[in-house]
Amino acid sequence: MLDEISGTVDWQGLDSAHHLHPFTDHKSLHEGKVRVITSGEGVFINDSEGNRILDGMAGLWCVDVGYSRPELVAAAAAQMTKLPYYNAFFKTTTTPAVALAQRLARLAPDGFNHAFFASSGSEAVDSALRLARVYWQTLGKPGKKIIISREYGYHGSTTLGASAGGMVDMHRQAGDMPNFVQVLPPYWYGYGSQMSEAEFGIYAARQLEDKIRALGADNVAAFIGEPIQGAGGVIIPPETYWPEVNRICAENNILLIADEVICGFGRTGKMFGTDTFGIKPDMMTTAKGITSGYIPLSALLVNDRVADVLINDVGEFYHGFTYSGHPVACAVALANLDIIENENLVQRSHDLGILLRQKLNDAIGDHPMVGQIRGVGLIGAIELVADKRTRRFFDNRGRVGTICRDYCFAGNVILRAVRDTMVFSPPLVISESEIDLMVERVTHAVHQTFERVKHEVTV
Ligand code: PXG
Repeated sequence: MLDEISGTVDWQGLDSAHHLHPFTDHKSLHEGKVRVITSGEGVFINDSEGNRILDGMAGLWCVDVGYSRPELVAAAAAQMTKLPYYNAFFKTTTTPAVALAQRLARLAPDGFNHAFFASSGSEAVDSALRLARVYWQTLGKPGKKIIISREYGYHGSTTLGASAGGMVDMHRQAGDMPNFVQVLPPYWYGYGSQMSEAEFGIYAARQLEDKIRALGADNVAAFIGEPIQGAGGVIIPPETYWPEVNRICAENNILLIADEVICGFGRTGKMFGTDTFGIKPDMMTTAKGITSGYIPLSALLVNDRVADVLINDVGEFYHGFTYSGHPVACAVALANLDIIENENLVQRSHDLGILLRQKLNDAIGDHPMVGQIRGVGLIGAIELVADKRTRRFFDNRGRVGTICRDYCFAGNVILRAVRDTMVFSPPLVISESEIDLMVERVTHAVHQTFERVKHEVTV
């Protein structure tokens, strides 16, 4: 039946009739027209109306090697032909899962030698949080249950992930478990204008220390944080922040979990965000870039401190998923990591990130509505503000960002709006001329947005 329907309008009608979308207000979706994405190559996606759109978000921060890489297709086809599925529950394993676990141990920081697989970032986070509590129970400290995270943090949509996240709307609806607490994010542009960046980094980290003191370290299991808070608006911590968090977690005997779901595999210009910021985690959650989004896979990386307890003392950890270590997903991940390493995409992310920010600065750095352009590697943000001098945000936050995002989309470039912060994370394979095109289209969208809201902007 589906073969008979070729027109966009038909797909849109069927989508409204039957498809429930993630994070979507369905009434407003149905009032407009959903875009039907049909194909992609390199940094571009194509829709059913013939538009070719530069994907400045790499899907959802994940398509690092670009769309339609035949190497990944071949890896999936070969593994599907040979062994499409087997599990690792009952004294069995599969060769792609073993090879990937070994490869991750090589890529991860020293002391990380073990990987547990799942299918999504949320499941990796859930696994880390459950394991943190089991770790302390096993060591005779069952009171250590509380998980501390940050406002504007995003750790997925499972109940534990939503509770750990710092998105108040998610808590309000269905993700507010006991024993989860949030502290101030290291968002210098938004919260720290009276301090230097370095001072603010220490100040934000010490909020964690104060919170631990108030709760009692004997009640706290772990702190979880993204090296850069992606979905929260590409919040890049000052350099002083993570070293201070390392100290605080170590002194208080609290596990440190780096949520690398966005930052992992080169996004920040080093292999992991942990490398970029000098974080000393006990566990790292990874997903997205591990397969460039071609197939669902996540990996929880566990350091020797935690792995030793799990392996030698816990006995059976009653935890795992049907698709843990899925051989096809692991085979795709291996082929994807081959591309990342062979094409030097990590260094490329570092170098082209600098170029992208330079070009954005040249184009719109002086614009009265552009408060700040920031980034590390190929992840970054543009703050749209009502008053650049005083860093005053627009009233009714999110409105101007949405206008700009819609102009971007209409102009065939995809950026995300988080409040009025425009965020970007293009595929790591983006070329210099594609960076020029991206900057040109974003610049046009910023000017169009300004025309709509300039009466609100102090120039
Ligand atoms: N941790 C982090 C840091 C993430 O960014 C997850 C966990 C959850 O991963 P899964 O695979 O369960 O979605 C994420 C996911 C957005 C957006 O709009 C961001 C994510 C997912 C969907 C949308 O910025 N990040």
